[in-house]
Amino acid sequence: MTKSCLTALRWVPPPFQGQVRDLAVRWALEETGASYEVRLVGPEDQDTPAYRAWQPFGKVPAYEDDECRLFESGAIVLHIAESTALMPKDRADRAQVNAWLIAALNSVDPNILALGDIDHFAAAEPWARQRRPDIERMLKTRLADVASHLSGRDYLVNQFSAADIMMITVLRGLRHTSLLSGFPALLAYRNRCETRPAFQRSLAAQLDTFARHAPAA
Ligand SMILES: N[C@@H](CCC(=O)N[C@@H](CS)C(=O)NCC(=O)O)C(=O)O
Repeated sequence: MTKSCLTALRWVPPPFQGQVRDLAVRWALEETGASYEVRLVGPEDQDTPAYRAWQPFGKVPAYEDDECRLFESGAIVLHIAESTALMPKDRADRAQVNAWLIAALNSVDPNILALGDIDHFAAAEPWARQRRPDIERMLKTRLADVASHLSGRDYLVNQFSAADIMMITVLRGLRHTSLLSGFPALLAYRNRCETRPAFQRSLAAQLDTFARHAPAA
């Protein structure tokens, strides 16, 4: 693959720094050793017809390489992972990677996003105080299920894979809470994945962008 390109935001408020979804794409690229460039975008780009033709919802990340243009971090990570060590050679294992990557986005993330919406944007609203315990309860059930699957395993499938990149990226949405501390297997898993040099490089790059584009105080 020749040099690829992804989009990222110039700046987001501190609670969201280190969680923006370009992180997963940067991480996958860092793991594979591919060279890539990051195109920074802001509101002035996100609503243009050209950007919407690339990312229909006007979000980040969008991605392109010499084969295709893509949106949705999960789809991009799967595309980058193809024919690399991020995707097992065994067909049954590959199917498991797909399943766990989709589980991260479709079975775990919705409650994390709902909790984040309440905590970051509506914490004082009466409806939010009423709804939060239910969301937390449903989320804890999902976290327990993932922890149970990880029992005796280092990674979601037999080797570190695209699925772990997506699951860890999703779990980062809980950093403002102590929810993971109730699940030692998840804490150990997160630590195992987040100490990988490729993760550290991708996180540092995202945070560095935000530091360089911080609004003047
Ligand atoms: N499901 C999408 C989510 C994309 C998304 O919502 N990106 C957010 C950052 S995490 C964004 O671009 N926010 C900027 C905005 O809404 O203007 C993916 O995983 O790629």
